[in-house]
Amino acid sequence: MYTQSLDLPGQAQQAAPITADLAEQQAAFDARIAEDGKIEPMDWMPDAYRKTLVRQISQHAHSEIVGMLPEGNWISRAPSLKRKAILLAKVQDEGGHGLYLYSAAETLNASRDDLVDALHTGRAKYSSIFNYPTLTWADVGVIGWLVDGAAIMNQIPLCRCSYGPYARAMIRICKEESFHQRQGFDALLAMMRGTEAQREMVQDAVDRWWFPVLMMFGPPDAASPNSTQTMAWGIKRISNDDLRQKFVDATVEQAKVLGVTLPDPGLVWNAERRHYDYSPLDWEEFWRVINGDGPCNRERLATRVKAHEDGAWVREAALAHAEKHANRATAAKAA
Ligand code: BYC
Repeated sequence: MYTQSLDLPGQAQQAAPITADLAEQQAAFDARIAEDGKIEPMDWMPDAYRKTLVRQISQHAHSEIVGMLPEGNWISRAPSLKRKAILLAKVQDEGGHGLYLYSAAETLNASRDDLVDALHTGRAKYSSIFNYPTLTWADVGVIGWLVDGAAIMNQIPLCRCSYGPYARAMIRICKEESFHQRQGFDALLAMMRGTEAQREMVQDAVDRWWFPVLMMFGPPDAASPNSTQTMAWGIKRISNDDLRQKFVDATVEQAKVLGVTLPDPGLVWNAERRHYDYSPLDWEEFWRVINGDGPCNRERLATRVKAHEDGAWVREAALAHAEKHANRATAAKAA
């Protein structure tokens, strides 16, 4: 799947014919996009396309890695061996998604150290949703059902993204996300079939997560500075508002099966639009959270930075090991 991992940094520019001028390269790129083809790491691409991909893919990678924290907090408190094993596997999957995505960003000549540094110093964004607390076990189920559900809705169209390595990474990620969504729904269903206290716990979690989940899709289209260009480039295929609407329409039916109430009195079927209407979202809260002032931003970043610092010895040992092998190989060649 990761054939692009064989491409070395710096090769991308060499792939273009030396004689081709910029206009020809741009025309070839535009034609590929117009015919819905894929752009690969060795192909010429405009700087702005490369930059926007590095921004989106790296923020996506950061979201997967920071997204391990709210659920990771519950691994030691899972209510049964079965739920613990499922949660362990899920959190591990999220770590894997982060790694595929950092690798996809590296095919664009981005340096992983720089990307990680941008996260740790607060220069890079990660999904707003992971700045909310997980107060009870029901929150873990709701993250699976709603957060992973929203993630799948957003990520399925990314499987058709014009940049090959990102599109291919998304195919595998989406398969794993659908297991995540199902396990969340299943955990909530078990609680809804349990005691009154468990049902109240689920409803309370749904009440707290519903609006932040709708904000995961990003600002309204009219306030989304990146959408027009990323859609023209075939990176994003469906707009923020259209994806949000698809998610609302699908989730209302799932909530009925589960037996929970979605906490929005404005959530009503609009027969003319053939979609559910919903109340306006609190965009001030959204901007506050993505700019670093949500309920858990400081805690999440501090935990990530500490994990990175605590892992320094592993990176140093791996580098020393690689260097030792390289030296041995050089010595063997010279002998
Ligand atoms: N949170 O022009 P816009 C997961 C930023 S993890 C934070 O619409 P764009 C999981 C946006 O970056 C899945 N920031 O932007 C893991 C931009 O800022 P900059 C995460 C947000 O890029 C563990 C500004 O607002 N999914 O599933 O066209 C456990 C203006 O927005 C958010 C992805 O990352 C937000 N919610 O569209 C469980 C999907 N929304 O960069 C689950 C890939 C917007 O200009 N990303 N911003 O400073 C995307 O699809 C797009 O980047 C977005 C935003 C739809 C998120």
